[in-house]
Amino acid sequence: MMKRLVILIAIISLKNAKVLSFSEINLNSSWRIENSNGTIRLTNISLPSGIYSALEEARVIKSIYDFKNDLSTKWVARENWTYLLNIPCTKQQHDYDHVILSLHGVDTFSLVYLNDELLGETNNMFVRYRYDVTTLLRKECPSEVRLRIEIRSAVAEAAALSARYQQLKVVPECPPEVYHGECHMNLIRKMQASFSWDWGLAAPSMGLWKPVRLEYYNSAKLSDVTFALTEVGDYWHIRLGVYLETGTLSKPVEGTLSFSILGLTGLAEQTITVEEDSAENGELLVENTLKVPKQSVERWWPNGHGLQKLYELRVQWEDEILTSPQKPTEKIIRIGFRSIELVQDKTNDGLTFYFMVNNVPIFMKGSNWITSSILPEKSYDEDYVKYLLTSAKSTHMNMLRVWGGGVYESDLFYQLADELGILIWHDLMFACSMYPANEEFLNNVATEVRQNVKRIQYHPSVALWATNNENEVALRQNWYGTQINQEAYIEEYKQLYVNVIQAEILKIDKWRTVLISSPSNGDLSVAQNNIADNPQDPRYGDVHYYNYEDDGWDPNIYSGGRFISEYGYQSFPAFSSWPTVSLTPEELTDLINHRQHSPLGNDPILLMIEKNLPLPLIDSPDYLRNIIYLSQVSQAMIVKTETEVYRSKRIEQGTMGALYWQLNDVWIAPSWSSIEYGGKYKILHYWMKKIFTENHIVASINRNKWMDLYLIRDALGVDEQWTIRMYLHSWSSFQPVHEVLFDSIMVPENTVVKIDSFNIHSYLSRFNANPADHLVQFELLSQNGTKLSENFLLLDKIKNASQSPRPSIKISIVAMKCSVITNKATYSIKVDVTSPAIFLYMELAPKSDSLKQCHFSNNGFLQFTPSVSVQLECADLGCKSNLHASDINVMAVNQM
Ligand code: BMA
Repeated sequence: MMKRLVILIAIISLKNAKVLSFSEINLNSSWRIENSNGTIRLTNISLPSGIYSALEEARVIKSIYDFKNDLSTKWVARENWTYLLNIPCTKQQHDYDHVILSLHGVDTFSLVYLNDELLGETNNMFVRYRYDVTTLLRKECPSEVRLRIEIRSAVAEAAALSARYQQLKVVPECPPEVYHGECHMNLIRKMQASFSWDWGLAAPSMGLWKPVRLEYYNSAKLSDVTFALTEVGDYWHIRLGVYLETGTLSKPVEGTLSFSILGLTGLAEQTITVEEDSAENGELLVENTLKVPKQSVERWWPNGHGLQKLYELRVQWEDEILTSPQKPTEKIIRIGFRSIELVQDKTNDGLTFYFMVNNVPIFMKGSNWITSSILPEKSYDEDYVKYLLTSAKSTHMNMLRVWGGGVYESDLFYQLADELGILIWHDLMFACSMYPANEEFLNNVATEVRQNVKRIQYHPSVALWATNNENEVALRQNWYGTQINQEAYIEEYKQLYVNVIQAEILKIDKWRTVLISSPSNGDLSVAQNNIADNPQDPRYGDVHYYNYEDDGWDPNIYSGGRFISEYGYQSFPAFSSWPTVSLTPEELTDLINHRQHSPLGNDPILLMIEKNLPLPLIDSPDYLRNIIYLSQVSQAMIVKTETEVYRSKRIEQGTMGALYWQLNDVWIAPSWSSIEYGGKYKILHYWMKKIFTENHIVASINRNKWMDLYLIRDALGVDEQWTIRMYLHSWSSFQPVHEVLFDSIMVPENTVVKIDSFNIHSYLSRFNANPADHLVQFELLSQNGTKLSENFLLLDKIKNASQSPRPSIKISIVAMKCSVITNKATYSIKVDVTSPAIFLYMELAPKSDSLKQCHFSNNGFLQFTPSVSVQLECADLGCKSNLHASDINVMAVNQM
């Protein structure tokens, strides 16, 4: 029984006389959970664990993701839950001087007991807690040793804490009613979105969401290694910060640290001696610099600009204090050689705001990352995180913003971002709210910042830190009624973000930019005492832009900015993602409305559809399916239009970044995401691949009703000559009405070229072509005739088209290829249409709903040829799968 309790990760070899100077065991199985009166007892629980998953697995509750179970399971978060484990007595506890119980993530409020001794209290899910249990274990072993973690309801704790803040309320106290959420999330250090958000359910979990370990060591153990680069002449100077831990108390540390980089033998090797006392909390920082000739290494580049070369840097620690012979312990971090700078230079009308990576200004294309699961224990799921990040890379993204309402992500997340070349704009976990600034809260936050920055900062993908999401603008624009006590709120704001969070980050990482807020005016915000007059000023810093009134399909409504770190529009998840079989259309509508948390309801979605697209008949049996599909078309058009404005305004407005809101989702609900919860791509995600493509052509009708054409080239290289083929098409024929060639256009590297505006209306009148029944399509060709990209321009609203015949559409599966190695099936699909199809969309029918991670090679497209081939690949579709054409539903705007 005892044996099953533990998994040894660093085993002491008994045959070998040498001992490791550090060893640990993972206490990740055989936990038990009990509610407060013992009426619910769960056994055999493995970590990571959270109460909702545990209760669902034990069939005490139904999935919180189904129907309105977010409401029926509300009692779970109001209970207290105790985690129990019998911990092993091992030989190590006598071999080593220290035994430390290390709780990597307790969610959130708990008392920790070993037998009946109170070890301590936890109140921050982002903090690792350590307790020295050496004496206790020696005293209690070999009798039974029980670890008991009594977790209290975070909802109740937050409510109780609110009594302390009567003087100056920490606002907003509660989310809007439509969120069906919980109150006072800003008083506690827990995933802020877990109390509900405008795209997410309230699921204020409790549990042990990260490992629990027993660590054994003598004088010290290696905990974190921080890394920074400076370029000095022909050398990279690597500044390392090695953090050693000596239990939980100050102790003398004596030993040696050795450094080496794999593949660079003889170049960056060094050994240094350490003879120092650790600080009161048992921590010791040792700094060292290594020098590497630049020519001996390759640089790390963001996606689309080069390779992501990573090197393994090894740090070894050997205790001197020990009398017995010992083996060193080590930590390997994968590093990348790259420089990164956020450039804020004076311009005629403001300041620039762009990232320079390896001395190249790079336009940032990407999205916003919310937690991958509302249940923290699932948010580090390796396969799903990998799936999402790969989906970001394959749409040419080079940056994701880890948004401040989620969690500090797993090590794997940052490792993958390093490998995939996705830079991370990193918020600290504070969002859309005021926060307390009393000493206790500030100290708690300081520990959280120190621990997480130390863990994450070495990754080359991390581009900058921003201490909060939208709190500067919220304060300045009085979102939460702070105006009446403005001075006091401003004081607290600065106390938390400037004096504590920024200061703590800079102690560990002085090489990266720390923005106080996103959005902010960058340096101007700093100059204006960290609360700018207008944090949303498009001439400075970053902006968040949402507009739910004007026609989002019209490029002229977008006011632009230097860097748009949030923008987007809602849509509904696919019809097949909803429980269409078990619910009547009325019940389904009710469920969709329940999950629509925006206080504006579905109106913005419906308004944009109404402005631009033919409306489906409300009493048709297919109404829901159609409106869902149209919501995705409309979202894709809005984000396309807006993104293309930002990409094309690089020169005119100095725009250097477009991160749309939001990449992923936490449940099936109306939201701004391009990927649904589970992994299904919305039409937007299919389109992003084309919208973010490296070489692009963008066309739009300007305010004077002329056509503007922009050529975008992100890559470096010699000047190229590109050709544009422009086709005038009617909605009713495969054959173009006319074709225009824009030949031999010089396009330099890494820039945008604007072509003279084109009088589109006089052009149309030459052919007597009514804009409503026509569109323009473009092909962009390189000098040798290769197609670089394609695009289209609508000349009027699609709903105004009078001649857009209804195509008949036929889907055939022509072949299925199967990889025996990966057990993955790829289907070749032929799509035949009798006349042009507008935004042809294929969806796997509800019965194949388990297939969430299936992608068509193209979807939601304009089909202007009688036949096209599309591939369908499913991560979860094995070789034995037997998909038929009838499993694929097909829709088009002119076929409803
Ligand atoms: C911004 C974000 C999120 C929110 C989104 C959509 O405010 O920072 O808080 O979900 O807009 O409303």
